[in-house]
Amino acid sequence: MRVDVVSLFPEFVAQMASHGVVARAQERGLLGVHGWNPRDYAEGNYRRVDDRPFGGGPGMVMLIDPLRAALEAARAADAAEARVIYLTPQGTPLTQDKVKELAGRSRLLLLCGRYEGVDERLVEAEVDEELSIGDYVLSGGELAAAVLIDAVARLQPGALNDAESAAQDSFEHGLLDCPHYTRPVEHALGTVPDVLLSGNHALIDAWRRRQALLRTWLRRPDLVDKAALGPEERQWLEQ
Ligand code: 6GU
Repeated sequence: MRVDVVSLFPEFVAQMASHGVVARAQERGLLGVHGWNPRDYAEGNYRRVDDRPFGGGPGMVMLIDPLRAALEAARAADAAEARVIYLTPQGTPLTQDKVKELAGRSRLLLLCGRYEGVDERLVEAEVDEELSIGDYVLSGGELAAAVLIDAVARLQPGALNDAESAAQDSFEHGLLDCPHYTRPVEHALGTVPDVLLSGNHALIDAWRRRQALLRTWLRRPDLVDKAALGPEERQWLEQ
């Protein structure tokens, strides 16, 4: 898959994409990340990319034309149809289900805003979807773009090594992940739960599932309501 990012700080996204799983996905030819700076498409000596908001108020709004030219340049770099996603706290919340859907596309075009946002006419004309990564405010969409790229990169077939298998991930079953332990068994901070040393995989799976359920119920009751639980699991939580 190819991801193009329109941002005033394209190096930020490139830097993030040069480490870990995302870098490996790129080296393996599974993913390409390309940045486009609207300032390169801005007019005049000052190469303005923003201006004051009509109606007054604080902050600045990103101009239509430099963004549109950068989107156009990104589109022209590859023939595939790109879904245009604007990263904004006003977007719908990003979930693992959404990540899976986007990971299956051959191309994404991410638009990162700065300042108070971008001119709404650009959003209406060019954007297919608005996404947020949570209920807090970042000073720009770049971190959100980095989050989205990381999440879709690790789902590209061949991006993860066997040991990192995405099938075991948190949210894969609609629940948080269970706790994990490694050597040593005995440590001043505590002992590894016996069941994990039992070699009985049915027991281990059952324990992990219960831990995941309990954690999710304690920390994220909203997820328990949506998860596909068996009737005996619901009963166990309620007792
Ligand atoms: Cl996508 N952008 C910004 N600027 N802030 C955010 C966000 C996105 N998601 C949560 N906060």
